[in-house]
Amino acid sequence: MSHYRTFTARDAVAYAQQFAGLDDPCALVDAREVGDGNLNLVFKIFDREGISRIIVKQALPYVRCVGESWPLTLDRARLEAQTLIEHYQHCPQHTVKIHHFDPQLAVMVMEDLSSHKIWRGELIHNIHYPQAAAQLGEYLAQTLFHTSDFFLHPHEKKALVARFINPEMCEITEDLFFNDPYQIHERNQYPAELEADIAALRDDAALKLAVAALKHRFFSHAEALLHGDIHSGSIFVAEGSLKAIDAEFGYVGPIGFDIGTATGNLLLNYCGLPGHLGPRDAAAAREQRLADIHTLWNTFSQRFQALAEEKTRDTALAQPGYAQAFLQKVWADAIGFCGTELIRRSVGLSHVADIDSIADNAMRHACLRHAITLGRALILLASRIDSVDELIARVRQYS
Ligand code: SR1
Ligand code: MG
Repeated sequence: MSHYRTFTARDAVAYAQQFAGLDDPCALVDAREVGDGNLNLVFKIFDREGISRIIVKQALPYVRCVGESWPLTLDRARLEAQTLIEHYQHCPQHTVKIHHFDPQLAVMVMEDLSSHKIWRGELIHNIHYPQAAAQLGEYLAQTLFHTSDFFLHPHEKKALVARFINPEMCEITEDLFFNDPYQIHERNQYPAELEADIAALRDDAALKLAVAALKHRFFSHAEALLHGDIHSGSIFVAEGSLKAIDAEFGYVGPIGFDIGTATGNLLLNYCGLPGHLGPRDAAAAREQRLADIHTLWNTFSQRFQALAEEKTRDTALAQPGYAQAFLQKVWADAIGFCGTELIRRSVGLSHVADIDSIADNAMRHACLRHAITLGRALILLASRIDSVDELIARVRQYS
């Protein structure tokens, strides 16, 4: 029998006192609920000096941004904690530390990252973190390589797949990325002025075929333990530091999905920049985003390949040239998934502040159109965009 109950701030303090592992637990006296995501409660726990010391996060039994009409599994808290713990083993420098979790209460106690800022907000304000793209590439290389068939024994890999079966969270992605934007659906949200652009997506058979192939890969390609939702709102940054959080969509899926989601969010920011900065600053900031995309892919692919050369255990997969050929397929997947992220964040349930916070309606609509047009082009051209330089050329072409 589950002893789940929704935490109050007082419950969160008591829980942190018991499970944060601090030397001075009685110093924790206060909590504030700060969750601004779509799904969960997040409490900052403060000491007597008003300093935030630890985070208590609890899953609600429904989708927070929609309400109780959309029930959602509490098992996502276990999946999030276990994904982050697994990723921490392979990349502690770029993964938030989980101190404790309780699957019955759907709660976890984790490192406080108040010294960091959410990357999305910093990108919107054009505050550049020169190491962030390389650090994200490193995080993706370490976590995805060490949970793939290149590194794990086949028995370990199959056990990993079983431990991270995540049907309800995957279903959200399956619906929001690959179905909703390409049909009339009550979850979709977009301005009426864009109706013709979005009707064109619904009428585009070639696009829907390419999206079907991407969805099929998301269903069936169990390549590595993904973060599953690695957008710029799931990443904390500080000078010289980057930490991934929020891994409740973790499951064993296609590596290109994580790369595509991360790249897609840099491109969503790229599309929104003219709405936040003057033309000259927007142009310079856009170049920085393209440079970040370059660094992200190059760091990820070079580090993954180096790890494969050094550590691949399987004799067949260790064949010289195989890792490189595999990464070429990951790249094509990433371009396609990146395109679906651009479209679903412009048409579907869950938008991004990079574009939605643009006050001027005409400008916001232009940025949404840009994201949709670019997303469509990337999905359709994915197999022909052979390199990151070619991607950047295409982005310029569609700007
Ligand atoms: C109903 S959840 C909507 C979105 O929020 C999360 O951050 C994921 O991106 C998901 O698709
Ligand atoms: Mg999230």
